[in-house]
Amino acid sequence: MKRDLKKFTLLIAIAGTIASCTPVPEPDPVGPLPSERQLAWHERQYYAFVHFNMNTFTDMEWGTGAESPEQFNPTELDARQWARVARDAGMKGIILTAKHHDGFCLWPTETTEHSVQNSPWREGKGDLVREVAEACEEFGLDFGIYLSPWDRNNAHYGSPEYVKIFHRQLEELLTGYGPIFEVWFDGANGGSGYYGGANETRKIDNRTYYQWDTTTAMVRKYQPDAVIFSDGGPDIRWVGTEEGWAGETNWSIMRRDEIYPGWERYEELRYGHEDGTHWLPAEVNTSIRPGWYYHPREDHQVKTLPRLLRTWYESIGRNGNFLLNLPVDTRGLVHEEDVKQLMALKQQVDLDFAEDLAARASASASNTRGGASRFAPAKAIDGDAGTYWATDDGVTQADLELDFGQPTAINRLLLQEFIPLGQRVQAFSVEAFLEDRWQQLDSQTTIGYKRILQFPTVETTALRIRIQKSKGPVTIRNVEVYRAPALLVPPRIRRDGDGKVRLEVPESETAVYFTLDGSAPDTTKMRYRGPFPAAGPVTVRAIAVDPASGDASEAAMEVLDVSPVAWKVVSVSSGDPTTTDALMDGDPETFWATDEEVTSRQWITIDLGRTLELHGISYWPMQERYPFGIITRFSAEASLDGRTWTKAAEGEFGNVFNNRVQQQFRFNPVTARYLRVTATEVHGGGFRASFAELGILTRPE
Ligand code: FUL
Repeated sequence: MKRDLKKFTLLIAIAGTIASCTPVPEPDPVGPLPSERQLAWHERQYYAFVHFNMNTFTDMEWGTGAESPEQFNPTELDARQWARVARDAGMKGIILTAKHHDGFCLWPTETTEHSVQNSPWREGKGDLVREVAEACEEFGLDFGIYLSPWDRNNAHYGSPEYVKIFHRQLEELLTGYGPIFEVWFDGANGGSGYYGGANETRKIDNRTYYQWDTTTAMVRKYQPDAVIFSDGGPDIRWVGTEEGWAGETNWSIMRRDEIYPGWERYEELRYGHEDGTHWLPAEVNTSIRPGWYYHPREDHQVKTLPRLLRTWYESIGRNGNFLLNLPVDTRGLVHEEDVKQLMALKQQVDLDFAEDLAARASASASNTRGGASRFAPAKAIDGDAGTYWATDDGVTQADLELDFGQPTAINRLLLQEFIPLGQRVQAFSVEAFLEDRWQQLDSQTTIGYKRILQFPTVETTALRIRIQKSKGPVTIRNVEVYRAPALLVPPRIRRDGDGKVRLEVPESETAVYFTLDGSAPDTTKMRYRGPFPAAGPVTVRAIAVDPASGDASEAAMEVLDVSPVAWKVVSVSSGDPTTTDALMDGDPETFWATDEEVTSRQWITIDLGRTLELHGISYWPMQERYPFGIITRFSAEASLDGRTWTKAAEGEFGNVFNNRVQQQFRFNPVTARYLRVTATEVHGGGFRASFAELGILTRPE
C-alpha cells in the first residue's frame, strides 16, 4: 500500500514535469485567414496613386477615347521627382495609371497604336511605365499598376477580341517591368465611348466579360507576390467611397463570392462582413485634390493638413491602407502645392507618434493563455510583430492593463491584433484611471490589423483595454500609447451673413488669439471665445496656440471690408431674387446664379445701405467641382440715388477660372450708395453669371 502511494506520487510528479515542458499551444485560428501576400500588403499602409495620362492634357476626368496620341506631351517629366516625393512623404510605393478608361497606354504596347509610341513625348521612344518602375526601384519603393478594363478607344471593346487585347496588355505589364506589388482593376464602366469611331454605348457584363479567372491566374503566374485590387478583390477590396475613410467597424473579411467589380451594394465595402468567408481587407483611395487628374483650376484646392490628417486616421487608423492620389501636372511633375501638403502630413504624423509611452509601462492581464510567458501581456508592448498576448480557449472577454507608474498625459491608443490567426475582436472599450476610478474613454467594435483611437488628452497612471466580445481567444500583437501635440494650423477667419467674425480651428484643445489692428497676435492679445461682430473695414490676424506647450501656428490674416449686413439686393437681371443672401454670407461654398437660359448680359444691383467711397470690388467665383457662370470681365456702375448711374470701372478677373480664389479689382474712388455689377464676359461663353461672394473695397490701397 505504501509502495503504491509512492508510485502514484512519482507518476504525478512525472506528469507535472511533462506538462510544464510541453509549450502551451497557440490558439486555433479563427478563419478566414490572410495569405502571405495579403499580410505583406497590410504592412505597406501608405502609398501613392498617380493619375497621369491623356486626361492630364485634355483637362478631363474621363476621356472619351477619341483623343489623339499627339496630345500627350509633358514638358518636364521626371518620374524620379515623383518617387523622391513619395519616399520623403513616408509612402511605400506608387501605383501608376498605365491605361485609364480612354485607352491611352503609357507604355509602347504591341496591342494598339493608341500609346506613347505615337506621341511627341520623347519622340515616340518613351516608356513611362518603365521610367516609373525604375524610379521606384531607385528610391526603394514598390511599384504597382492600374489597368482600366473599360477602354473607350478600342474598336473591339465589347467583343471577345478586346478581352484578348486586355489580357495581352496585362501580360506585357506583368512581364516587362520587374516586380509588381499590386494590380488595380477599376469597377467603373459608363458604357459610352469612341470605340474606334463607332461613338456608341456598349454594355458588358462586369461579372463575366473580362474573364476574371483568367486575369487572376495570369497575375498569379507572373507576379505571385502581387495583390489584386477590385471591388471584390480577390485580395484587396475597394472601401466603397472615394472620400477617404473606412467604417469605424471594419472587418478585413467579406462574403467575397457576392461581390464583383461594379457591385451595387458597394456601401457594405466600408464595413466588411462580420461573417465573411474570405480575407479581403480595405484600401482607402482618395485624391489630394478634388479630381483624380490634374486641373489647373484646382491648384488652390489641394487638401490641407487637417483634412489629410483626418483621412490618415480614418484609413490607417481604421484597419485600412491609405492610397493617396497625386495628380501629376502637365509638366509631368508633382505640383509644388501638393508636395507642401504631403510633407506637412508626414511631419505631423511623425509628431503624433514620436514616443511610444506604452514602452515605459508594465502590462498585466485578467487572463494569460496557460499562464505561459510566451502569451504574456508584456508581449503586446515588446515591439515584436511575431509575439502577442493571448487568452485561454473559451476566454473571449479579457482586460489588458498598462501601468505607467506615474501620471502620464495621453491622447492616442494604437492596437493591433495578431492577424495571421484571424480577425477576432467584435467589441472593446478603453478606460483611464482618473480620480481613483476607471473612467471610459471610448467604446468601439473592430480592431484588425491596426486601429488607432484619438481622445482628448487625459493624465492618467493607467490604461485598461477591455475586450468585451471576440470570436475566439484574444490575440493582441501590439499596443502603443501616445501623447500627440495639438494640431496647429492657422485659424480660418470668416465673417458670416450675420456680420459676426468666426475664427475656426480643427482642434478643440487649441486656444485662438487675435488682433483687429493689424498687429501680430500672441497670447497677450485677445483670446477668441466665440463669434464677434465686426462692421469693418478691419484687418483680422489670428493664431492657434497649444496651451500645453505654448507652441503657436503661423498667423492667418484676412482683411474684412464693410460688412454687408445692411445691404439689400434691389434688382437682378434674372434668377431667384430671394436667395441672393448666398453671395454675401461670407461663405464661398454657397453661391447665387442667374437663370440658365439667358440671352443678354446679366447684372445685379445692390443698395449698400449708406453712402460709401468705393475703391474697388471683390468677387469670389463659385467653388463647385464643375463650376459655371464664372465672370471673367465685368463692368461696375455707381449711383447715389439708384436712378442716375456712372460707370466706375470695366475690368477683368484674369485666370479666375483656373485660380478660383477671391479676386479684387481696384478703380478710381467713386461715392456711391448703390452698386451695379454686370457680367460682360463669362468663362466658357454664354451669359449665365454666378457669384459665390460679391464685396466692396472701401479702403485705399
Ligand atoms: C474610378 C475611376 O472612374 C476614376 O477615374 C479614378 O480612376 C478612380 C480611382 O476610380 O472608379
